[in-house]
Amino acid sequence: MKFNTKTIHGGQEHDPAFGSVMPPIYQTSTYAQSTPGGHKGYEYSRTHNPTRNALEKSFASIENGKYGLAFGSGLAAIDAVIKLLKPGDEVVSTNDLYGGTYRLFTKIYEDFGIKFHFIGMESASKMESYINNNTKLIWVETPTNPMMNVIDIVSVSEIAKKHDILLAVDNTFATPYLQQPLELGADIVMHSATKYLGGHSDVVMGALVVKDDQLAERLYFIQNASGAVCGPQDSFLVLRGIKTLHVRMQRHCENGRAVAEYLNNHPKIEKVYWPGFKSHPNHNVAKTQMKDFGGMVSFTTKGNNYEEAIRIVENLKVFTLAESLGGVESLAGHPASMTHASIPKEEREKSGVVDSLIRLSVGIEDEDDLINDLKQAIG
Ligand code: P1T
Repeated sequence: MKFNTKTIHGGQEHDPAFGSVMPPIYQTSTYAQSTPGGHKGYEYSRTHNPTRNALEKSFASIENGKYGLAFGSGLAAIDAVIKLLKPGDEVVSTNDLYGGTYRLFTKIYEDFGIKFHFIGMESASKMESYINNNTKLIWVETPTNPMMNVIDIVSVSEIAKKHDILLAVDNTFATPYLQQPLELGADIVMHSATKYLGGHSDVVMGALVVKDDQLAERLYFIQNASGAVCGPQDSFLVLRGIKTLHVRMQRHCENGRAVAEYLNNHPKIEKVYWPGFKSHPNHNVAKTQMKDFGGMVSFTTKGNNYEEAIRIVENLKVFTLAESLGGVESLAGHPASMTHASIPKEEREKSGVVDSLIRLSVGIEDEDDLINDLKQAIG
């Protein structure tokens, strides 16, 4: 099965009871047993739920994995991965990443004795000096949030394999339509399914996909033992969202390109961050590992003025000023005061998250309406 077919049919079967084409929303916490242990494969909905299982199979299918796991949020999915570790273990992570991931690592797990190294991974060879016998996990976001850096997954996976370290890739920005990290050597793919997989800004959810049997067994254990699962209604909504992932992504990419090019030619704009530009430092890696360049675009204004950035985001009318990304509607955010406010100013400025940075999640509206909105807001 090819990708577009998988988004609709991957891992799915018609419901055996009445042949319903979509899985019913099994809104139940528990399942009747005829005798203790005498059940039809389902005991309790933290452990298994048929609607969630249908979604988990879809996750596995679209990421070319074997096992999918659904969680109550993207951060809950990341939390499950870090629970594979023990005190004394070390993690090497991209230095530019979602602020909430940074907060989870530094404000929760450093207190549990796990050490994190945040480094620029644009040159994969540089990272070897941060690896020692305690290193158990490499955490990669690509493209990164919000600076749109692109990390070479194949090169990082070669280093991970050489040192017997797990490689996890947060594939939220790219989605499996654009890049499939398990095919490029990663062990774990993670998603904030809140974003493009759900696609309609109506659900908060996380996903993990793996191929390895033992790793899957441990993660399912953690999912059940820690209990951060999503409900059946949300599972249904994300399953529905995935069925149009490929058509939505195609339009996100077209509109993303148009917006990036418009901003790049605007006299008031200093710099546009989008991996489709030939001038992007990792454009060649992006071209090799991604099918297209996505719908996320960040930019700074000339003079790096905080007030000017706030004026622009407040003036937008078609773009909504809001946290999050990946929905059908265009959103704009100011990372320094919103999504990345939990990263100390000196840290975030090192990776480029300055006060004038604006991040756009370009939606699937008409291109002209998006460009005209930016035109009137920037002035
Ligand atoms: O919000 P949640 O579903 O828990 O996912 C966290 C997360 C993980 N990884 C990436 C790359 C993300 O972008 C996010 C969430 N990001 C936002 C809410 C945002 O506006 O950037």
